[in-house]
Amino acid sequence: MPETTVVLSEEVREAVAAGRPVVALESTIIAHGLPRPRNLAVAQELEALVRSAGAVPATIAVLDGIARIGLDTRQLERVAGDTGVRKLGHRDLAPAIALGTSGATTVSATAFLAARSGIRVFATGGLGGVHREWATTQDESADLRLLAQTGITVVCAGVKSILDVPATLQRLETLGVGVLGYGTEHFPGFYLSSSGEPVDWTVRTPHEVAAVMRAREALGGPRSALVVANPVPEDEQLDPALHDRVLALALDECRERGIVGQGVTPFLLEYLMRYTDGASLEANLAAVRGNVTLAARIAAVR
Ligand code: PSU
Ligand code: MN
Repeated sequence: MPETTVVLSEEVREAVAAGRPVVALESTIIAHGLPRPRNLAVAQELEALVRSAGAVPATIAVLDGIARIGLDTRQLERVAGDTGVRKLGHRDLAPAIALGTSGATTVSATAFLAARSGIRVFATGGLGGVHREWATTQDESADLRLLAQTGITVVCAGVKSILDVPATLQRLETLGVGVLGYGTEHFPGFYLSSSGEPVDWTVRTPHEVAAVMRAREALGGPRSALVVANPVPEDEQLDPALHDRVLALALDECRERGIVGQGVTPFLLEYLMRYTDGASLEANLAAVRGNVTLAARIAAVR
């Protein structure tokens, strides 16, 4: 009986079966992280970038209760355009499937579905992590726990700078998630090229990343993720002073409005977009483009 819970597109299924390079892409950034209608153009552009770097893109989402690994044109349009598309973390997958819901997948849900489908490399913008108000809200993204138990390579521009970055790096260490700085000795800062925090390991080529992946396999573990932290180019980063100023206002507003749970990250990203006059959006996109291209190059190493 063919599986109808998780369905790979024909192109992705054939590529995975043949061992050809595939890059998983998440859909929450499309549905809840970027403004319409630009989000659709970006989603298409990211897929094209993966292709031109020699890999097959597998954008992941749940549509009408079916987890789709690789979307066709119409399915991608739905994720970008349908305002009823929910935000699904890993724990939301089962209810969404059981109830026939449509939703975009976060890093946690995407990494889980990608690994389950035999995909080894995944690209996103910035990971979720420990929020700055953690001591009172206990808000830590489910991304971290899931990455602790999923052996996938994730290319990102660090963790979102709206978070408590040092605390998130501590959690990644505790959870045994590997972190490599790509061409940098500092952990990137999502909108910013550097968060100011050091990284323990620096790699400089896709071959070096692939060598680390092979060493992990040879060791038979760890069964946790490998984070490849790829900074946004300095000339495309958000002005750090503007970033700090607007982020402080965003965090105040979020607290005053009592926004909690899944709403926090989209609220903060949208606030930054608005009050930096779109500059944060351009930095976010530059980061994601770089990550997607690097992920494809890593996946294509033979
Ligand atoms: N990267 C971006 N924009 C985003 C996200 C990542 O450039 O919107 C999404 C990812 O899907 C990530 C999610 O998993 O934000 C984290 O949400 P939360 O903090 O609620 O776990
Ligand atoms: Mn959260």
